Amino acid sequence: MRSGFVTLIGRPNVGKSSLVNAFFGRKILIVSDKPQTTRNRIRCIYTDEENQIIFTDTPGIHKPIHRLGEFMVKAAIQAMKGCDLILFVVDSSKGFGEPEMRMCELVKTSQTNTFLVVNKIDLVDDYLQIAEVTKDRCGVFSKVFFTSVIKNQGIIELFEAIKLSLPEGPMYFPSQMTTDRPISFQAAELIREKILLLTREEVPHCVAVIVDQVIEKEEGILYIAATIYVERQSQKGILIGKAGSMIKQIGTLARMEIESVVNKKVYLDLHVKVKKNWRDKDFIILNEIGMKDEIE
Ligand SMILES: Nc1nc2c(ncn2[C@@H]2O[C@H](COP(=O)(O)OP(=O)(O)OP(=O)(O)O)[C@@H](O)[C@H]2O)c(=O)[nH]1
Ligand SMILES: [Mg+2]
Repeated sequence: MRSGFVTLIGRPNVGKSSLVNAFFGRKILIVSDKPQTTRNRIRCIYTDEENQIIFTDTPGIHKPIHRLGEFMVKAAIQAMKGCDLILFVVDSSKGFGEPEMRMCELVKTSQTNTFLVVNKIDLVDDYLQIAEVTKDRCGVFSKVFFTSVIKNQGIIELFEAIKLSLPEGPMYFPSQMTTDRPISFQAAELIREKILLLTREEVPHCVAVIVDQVIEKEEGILYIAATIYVERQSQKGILIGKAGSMIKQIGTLARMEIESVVNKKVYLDLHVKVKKNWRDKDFIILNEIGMKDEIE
């Protein structure tokens, strides 16, 4: 069988997580229209009779302004180490900028086989231009692909090329495993995704979700208690909403998706707490949201 590790890198919001979901044909990773949705490395394991591909989704490469951001970028860089293939993802509507310059350097240093993936080709007519500029500036790509997740264009071609690029190798993970993250992490991500969907401006970036408890109840119900951390009292007010309407909506949407992941009824118990400047200071929260490796 062919098997190997494929890391996706790109500036925030280019569609890295969306591409992984497209390869799987179902939602594995959370996605949103707000930049910096993905905050840590997440492995997604695809297995069929002939292939096992371990995709590592990463946070977007950007100029950090908080400790959290520093950890995110570090996590992305670490995920490139030792992989078999890098997918260098650009947004055809955004052009070539500082994040891409940084990525070029990283890819060159890594000396790893790299595909250029020009995503969101549905948004512009002249998507060849960004490919030319990126190729000129970086010159390290073994192949170039043009994709649209929204229109399902170029996905199969890219997926087939990924499979062919991988070496003969063992099964690294059991075939039924799709992610290396536990259900507590997946639940926290889904709650955060709903917050990203329903709130705007600074609120999405100031939110951390930590699952405190996952308990199997006798009646076949999974009880999940989670705390949503924000940085200011006003943000807490927004998240709770008028007479609790916002937190209720977040809870309902998240619960329905968690139920489809665990395939059982879920009771979701959400609490909102204020922790001033947690993105810069609070190592307990940073640890809990999976930044521990990066801190050490
Ligand atoms: N028009 C268009 N939108 C897309 C396409 N692919 C993804 N998107 C949208 O782009 C937004 C960002 O997608 P994500 O997959 O969350 O992007 P990401 O690169 O993982 O972002 P971060 O996790 O923040 O680094 C979402 O609103 C997606 O629906 C595409 O091919 N075309
Ligand atoms: Mg993402």
